[in-house]
Amino acid sequence: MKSAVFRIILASIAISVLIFAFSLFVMRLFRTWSSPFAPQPNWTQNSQTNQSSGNSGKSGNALQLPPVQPDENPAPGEATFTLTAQAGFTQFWPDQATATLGYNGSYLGPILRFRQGEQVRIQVLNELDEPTTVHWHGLVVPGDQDGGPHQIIQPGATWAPEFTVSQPAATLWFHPHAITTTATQVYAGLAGLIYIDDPVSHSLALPQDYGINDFPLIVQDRNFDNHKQFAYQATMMGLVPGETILVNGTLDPYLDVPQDTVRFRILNASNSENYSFQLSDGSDLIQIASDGGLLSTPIAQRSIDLSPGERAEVVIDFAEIAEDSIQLLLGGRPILDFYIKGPSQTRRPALPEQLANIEPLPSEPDQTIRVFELQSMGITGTINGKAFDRHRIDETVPLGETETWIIRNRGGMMMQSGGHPFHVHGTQFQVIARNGQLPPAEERGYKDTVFVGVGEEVHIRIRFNQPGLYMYHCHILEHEENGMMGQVKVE
Ligand SMILES: [Cu+2]
Repeated sequence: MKSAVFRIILASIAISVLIFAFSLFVMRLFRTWSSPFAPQPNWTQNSQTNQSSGNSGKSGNALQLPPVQPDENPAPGEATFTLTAQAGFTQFWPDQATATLGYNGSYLGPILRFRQGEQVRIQVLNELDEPTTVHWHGLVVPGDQDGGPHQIIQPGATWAPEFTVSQPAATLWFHPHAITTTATQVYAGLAGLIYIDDPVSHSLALPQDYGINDFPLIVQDRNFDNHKQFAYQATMMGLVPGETILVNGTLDPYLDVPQDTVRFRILNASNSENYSFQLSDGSDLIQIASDGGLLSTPIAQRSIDLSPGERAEVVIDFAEIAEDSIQLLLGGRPILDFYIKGPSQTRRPALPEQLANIEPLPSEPDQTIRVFELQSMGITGTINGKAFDRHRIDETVPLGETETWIIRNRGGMMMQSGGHPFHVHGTQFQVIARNGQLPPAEERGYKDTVFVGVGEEVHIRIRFNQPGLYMYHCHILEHEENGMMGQVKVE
């Protein structure tokens, strides 16, 4: 008996050493894991240039803009949309089409535009040959309308969620959330944006003309094989980072912009990579909104960091830029060329100093405190030592009660990870502390996804205003699908 135990211990030690050695080797290949937002000089430039752009002096492709999905319901205060998840082919490269997935198209999806207070119905059709779900990331809806792993849509089936939009203006998104197919379906193209409009955002002097001075930027890293097909490659360390960056599904994009203030709604739609954005001339990005909507004031930042699932709305003042063109950089590498057209006839007014009025969620001395310890081992992970079980309710939270959640990243067992974007469904929370300090200004608005680096401890104040069963998880999709997810029941 003793010798059997001894042999097991010996074997585990041997396996551990092997895994450790292998992980060191892989970490050398993919340094992003040890330095989450660091520049990535090993990324290669897109080789494609001048693909029928017809613009002298410009190289690359005009940035594609997702269409805004038409509302099929003429009744005021109501909106009806149809979304079809489908397979198709997308021409990223001039010579070969890539097999992809999309909503109402071959890649990505349209923008679903809701008004605050509106009653929304969506017909979701699954024309894929495998199950899917559609999760409304950041939307405050009852648990059974949320599109998590319990709202499976079988191939050929339809799902018809209904909800009333109760939250303020924000840029949210939607994507699949079924167990075992999320990461590959998102990688193949299933993702789209949700815009919520409200009277506050409408009345503020912010750029808000879609496609003129208000642009979405859905940023994704992808690998292509020799036949220009997506090469989704997950190792025991995680997903291999993509060498090619797509913006709104456009390879090597450029965009003509007015010589004025322009708004960009940036989504890190990567499966697993952290992104750090800057401008090539060192100008500031002025952040006006985070995941859950407008911040209380605009914040000028030299760089903006987004982990998977996070959004930031930023304004760039192209009238203040001396050059004719500048570039948006990701980790120091150009990913989007801006060509500044000007001078503009009517200069937009300066940005308002006050944006949203953000009331702190109440803090009571007897508030319930819950602790979530994140631990990963390569591609797998746990929360509070437990891997996801769809039949287990991990937490039960009273409806409408404010709580404090403490999220700790305990690092990786043997292998270090690059940190975890912690996402909670069905609500928007407030970050109240990061490592014992007040969070940075850009984290003081509403959030639904918060990055927790190795060894970090983040405190959030959270309240659920809708009942039901919700997921909380790491938004590295490979972690989410391999254990790092739990379930909270709100009642
Ligand atoms: Cu993770």
